[in-house]
Amino acid sequence: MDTNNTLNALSGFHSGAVSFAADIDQAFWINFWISIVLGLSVLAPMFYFAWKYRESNVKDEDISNSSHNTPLEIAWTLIPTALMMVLFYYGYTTMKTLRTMPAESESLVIQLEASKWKWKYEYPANKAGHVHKITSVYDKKIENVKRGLYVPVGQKVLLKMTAPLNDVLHAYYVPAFRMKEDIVPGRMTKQWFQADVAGEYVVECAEYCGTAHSYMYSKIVVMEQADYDKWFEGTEKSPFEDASAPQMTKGQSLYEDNGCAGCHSIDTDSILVGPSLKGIGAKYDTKYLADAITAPDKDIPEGFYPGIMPPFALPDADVAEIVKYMQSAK
Ligand code: HEC
Ligand SMILES: [Cu+2]
Repeated sequence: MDTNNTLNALSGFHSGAVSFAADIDQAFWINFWISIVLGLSVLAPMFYFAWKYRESNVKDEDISNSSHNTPLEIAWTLIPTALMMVLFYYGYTTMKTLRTMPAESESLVIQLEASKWKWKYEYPANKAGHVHKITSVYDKKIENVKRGLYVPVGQKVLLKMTAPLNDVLHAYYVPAFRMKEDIVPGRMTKQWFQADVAGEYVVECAEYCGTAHSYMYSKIVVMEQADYDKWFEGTEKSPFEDASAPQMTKGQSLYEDNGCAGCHSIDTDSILVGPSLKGIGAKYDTKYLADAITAPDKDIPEGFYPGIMPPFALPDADVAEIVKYMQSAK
């Protein structure tokens, strides 16, 4: 599988990776060509007559007014109407395919939460009862986006999408799939797809959502059923986990799942959206760090603003693990 060398914002746009891509492309090209024909049939005569009846070419007394021409009027009413009906037919039937959700019993149902600026995927429990929760944190480079949505080839996938109440609008856009659906705080929107070609596809946010909107990427990795099953029945965060990498601590894993890394660097001093957390354990006590996660607007460090970091409603044990992780980052 081609994993990460040539991803860009339009990766896969030329390929029909999902079942309905061909319908959408067909509807698009029919729209395109009918629009060209209708456009030209108005513009070409307009320019022609403007030229033919220019002032220097025709004397006023030669102009006769005709008040109507029945065959012509019937033609210019019926032909565009028929063409419009063709457009409507392809637009409507394609829309219907896209908006008719498959039954949940025959689909892989994924809960998807979008927030500033990450995508969280939650799977149904596997045989051992483990629930995969995967966070795709934004990155300036698409190819650096570490995690995504892993699905088997040929499987209907139903996305149930929402955003937290204190967040903003986002839109889940997969160019290779010709698929885009808004995500609205506090409401659930749905989208389905069935990917027929294994590979890696870029996901983008298509609704302006603030500072890191243009970097709010994720990816969909379409895998062979056997590879998918092997990962799904285990507990690894992704099927491509580096086996030689040191085991993540609970705190680091939570730090990643909650998208802290999208706004804070922790092993360098660089300022992303929020302050760098490098060496933060030496500056503040445990209580301050815990409060900074659950009530970020309480103390605002110099040069930053309230209302940017969302308050995280996490269990105390998880907050304690994240604090431990921050304290360990020197
Ligand atoms: C959307 C961006 C964003 C995310 C996500 C985010 N933060 Fe923040 N964070 C900020 C900003 C901005 C500030 C500074 C303003 C403030 O304190 O609210 C901040 C402040 C902090 C501070 C205080 C730093 C200081 O010097 O006082 C800590 C600690 C912190 N964040 C930890 C975290 C942790 C842990 C997570 C993940 C659970 C996280 N942040 C997620 C943006 C973010
Ligand atoms: Cu967004």
